[in-house]
Amino acid sequence: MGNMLLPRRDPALVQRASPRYGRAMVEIPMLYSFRRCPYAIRARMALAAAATPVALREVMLKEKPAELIAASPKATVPVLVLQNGAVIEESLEIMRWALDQNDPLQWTPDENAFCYWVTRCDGEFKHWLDRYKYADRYPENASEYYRNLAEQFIQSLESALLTSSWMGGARQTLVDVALFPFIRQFAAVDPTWWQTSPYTMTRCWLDHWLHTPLFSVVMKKFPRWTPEMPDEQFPPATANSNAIAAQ
Ligand SMILES: N[C@@H](CCC(=O)N[C@@H](CS)C(=O)NCC(=O)O)C(=O)O
Repeated sequence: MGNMLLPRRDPALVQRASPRYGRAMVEIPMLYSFRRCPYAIRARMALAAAATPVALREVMLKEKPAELIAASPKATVPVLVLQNGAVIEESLEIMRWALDQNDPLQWTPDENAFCYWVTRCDGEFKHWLDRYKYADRYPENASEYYRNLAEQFIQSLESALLTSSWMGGARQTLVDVALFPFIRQFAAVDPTWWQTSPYTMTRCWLDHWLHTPLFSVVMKKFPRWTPEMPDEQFPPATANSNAIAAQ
């Protein structure tokens, strides 16, 4: 297969066996990702924390590559294609898979706390967050209406953070990592309002995560992937060990 290697920047990167749809024989797992997607951010945070290298393919949601759709017909991101061809197409599963490989920051969460908070975040909160974010698409109510409903979840975070330092308890865990990319989106809809809102603890908690070295690593910009391009290694090897050490 040596003559089928794509041009590569790193010898650990992907080797494709199929010329068309990339039913790839991969040397490291392959991650389809979109930089700003909160689901993809949480997955990249866990992969970076685990220092598990993947070949990252940055996709545009409006123009998904055929390779992504072939690997995962539901075609949401993130999607992780493992070396044995298995496909993990849910962000929470990718996070768990990453920590199963390696968990140097001890982010493995209490299962009940993880289920409780993630169910609320990905369910009710995401529902109202989307309406608040895209209020012009839901003109039957003003954006404040949607924000008020999304705030019920933020109020719960605020109460939890008044009694424990982190969302999963006394230490940082996957619970924090699963939630903060969504709170980041909520805060970004109206940053002035957010800065003056009564959610002091949640603001501090979010700021903490946004200022971690790992967050800088996961927000690194990659060019949009096309089949002609070499895959990019994520996380970049040097950035990662430094970021974990600084965490
Ligand atoms: N339950 C999925 C949801 C992923 C998801 O909805 N991702 C969005 C991007 S933020 C997506 O790919 N949407 C498909 C589209 O916009 O076509 C997960 O946790 O991975």
